[in-house]
Amino acid sequence: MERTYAMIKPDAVKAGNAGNIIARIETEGFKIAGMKRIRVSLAQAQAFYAVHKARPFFGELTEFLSSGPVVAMVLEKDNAVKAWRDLMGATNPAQAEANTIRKLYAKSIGENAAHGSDAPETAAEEISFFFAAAELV
Ligand code: DAT
Ligand code: MG
Repeated sequence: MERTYAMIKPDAVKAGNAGNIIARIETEGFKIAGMKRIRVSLAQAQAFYAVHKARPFFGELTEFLSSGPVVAMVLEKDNAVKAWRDLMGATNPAQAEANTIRKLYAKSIGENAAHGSDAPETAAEEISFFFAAAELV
């Protein structure tokens, strides 16, 4: 079983779509190994998205992630990293396939409802950024 880090971003939490997204995660056969509703600080958002710090959208990205509560999750499934990215759909919801999380719930490329790790190595880093081992059951 592979693990990935998933996060319901502030836009989707604020819009009341967290429950729908969590239900979909379960319907699609992921096991939720860890989950918590938290507020990410600006400093945490800057550290989490450090790979993007040279991008022109870094300021708006980190301010958005810290703008309201998120739901942080660790998901387990065979090929969980790819399976969750496939379920989320493309970064830009305008390009996301029908019935993906981002097509259903995202407003724009910046406020795009969900995050998913892009590789098993980054998944391990992102999981330990937000969760202690004892929180994963
Ligand atoms: P993903 O979240 O699909 O892994 P990414 O890692 O390339 O996408 O970018 C991280 C986040 O940054 C993305 O979810 C939304 C934001 N972002 C990416 N490209 C952007 C752009 N061109 N304009 C504004 N925000 C952008
Ligand atoms: Mg990414």
